[in-house]
Amino acid sequence: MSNLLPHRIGGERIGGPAAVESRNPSDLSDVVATTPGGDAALVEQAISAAALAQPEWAAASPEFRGDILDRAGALLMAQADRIGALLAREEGKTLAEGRGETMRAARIFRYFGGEALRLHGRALDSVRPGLEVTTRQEALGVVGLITPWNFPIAIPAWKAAPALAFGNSVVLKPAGITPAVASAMADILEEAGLPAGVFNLIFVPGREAGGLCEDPRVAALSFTGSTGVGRNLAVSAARNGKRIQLEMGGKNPLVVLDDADLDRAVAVALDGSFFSSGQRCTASSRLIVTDGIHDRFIAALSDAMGRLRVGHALDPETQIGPVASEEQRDTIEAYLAIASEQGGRIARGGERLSRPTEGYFLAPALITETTADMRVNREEIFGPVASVVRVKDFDEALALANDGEFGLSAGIVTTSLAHASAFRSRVQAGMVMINAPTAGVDYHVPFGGTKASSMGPREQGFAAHEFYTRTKTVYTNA
Ligand code: UN1
Repeated sequence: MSNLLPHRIGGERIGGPAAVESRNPSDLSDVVATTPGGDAALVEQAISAAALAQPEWAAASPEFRGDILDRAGALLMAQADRIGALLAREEGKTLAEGRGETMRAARIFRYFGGEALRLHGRALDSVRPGLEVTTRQEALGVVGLITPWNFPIAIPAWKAAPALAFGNSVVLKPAGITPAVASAMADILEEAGLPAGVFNLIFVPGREAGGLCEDPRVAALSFTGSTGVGRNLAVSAARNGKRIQLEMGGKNPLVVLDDADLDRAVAVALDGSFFSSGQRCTASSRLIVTDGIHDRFIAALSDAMGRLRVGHALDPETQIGPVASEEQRDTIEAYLAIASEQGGRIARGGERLSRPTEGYFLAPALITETTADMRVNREEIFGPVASVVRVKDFDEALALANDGEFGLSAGIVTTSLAHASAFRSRVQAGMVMINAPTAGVDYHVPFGGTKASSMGPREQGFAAHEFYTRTKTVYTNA
């Protein structure tokens, strides 16, 4: 019998008949965990527990809150091998990626342990004599967090850690296919001494998570996932008067100019496009390459792709794990077919790979001879697939980079300072990467995009308090 993971509400473990299974995408015979079902009443119960616990948590000393987050970080670090392996088993990232992501989550908790003490207001002279004006940053109350499967511990950590640091209580609804990693994070927070009810974890279907948007006791909702779902949540949040933060899709361009160092361009593209099986909203999915380097770049990238070891995520030799689910595999294959129909050439990869265990193994794919209007250059695929557009010069590359509905991350590989700085100021993206992959970000600086990629204040680092606190302005007549 597989491991049934209970919901975690108000410090209690709430079971129920197994409703959903999480399976190892590297070995479909391996059921990682099962979770009970959950309905609107369960969401309501979690919100009640969070609302009950929040005032005392917010009133606690920031040192008390900070110490707990710091301890959670230390515990995660100490258990990074175990939790990293669980992540690799449940989501399909490689062991190194799984451990790396767990360490990142650990450092996020430690960072926000410190930030709990750094929340500050301002003092100003009033325009009226005798009055003093100060501002304070205060907790919002209960926040709802809805997180995706592709970073099953880093994203819950980078939402929950600032929420908790600044005195909010949390109801987390993780993705259905990665419940074991979410449970591991709940265990760590409990072990770190977080008071009951401050962090609640519910395994409910996506449609029930809408309840988080409707309940008047929830002050704010932070979501990472698809654009369609995000936009619907935004409408509901507006109707219900809630603060909302959305991180959604990307169709991130990586521009490679004639003057680029070829080896560097290949290394940057390989990482940005294919690591983590391309399942990052920051992945480099459009390679925009100028004429003079195009053929050499494609040949070298294709060679390097051929050397990537695709296989079981828990095999230490593996560089590219499987894609996360059958649904993902179907979507990716559908897009490869669309690319061919619309005149693209699958220059390499895209085929299913057979391995000793049955899993969702796909050879990383490179689509060449594509044009900007093709669907593979406009819609997020979310897999180990990159399409190449040939352009004549920097200006055309920049125009193409900006052509599309998304604006999350944008990269350029060049040795020209002039082109790098023109790109940095003119590209429409929330994050710009110069001679670095579009994916892979630091946790102490703001994260977020422009256009259809994001809505609301930035996540992470020194920007995180903008979403998770509100300003109170105090006038004092001495
Ligand atoms: C990264 O590139 O390091 O869901 C993080 C995603 C993003 C996170 C990317 N929100 O892929």
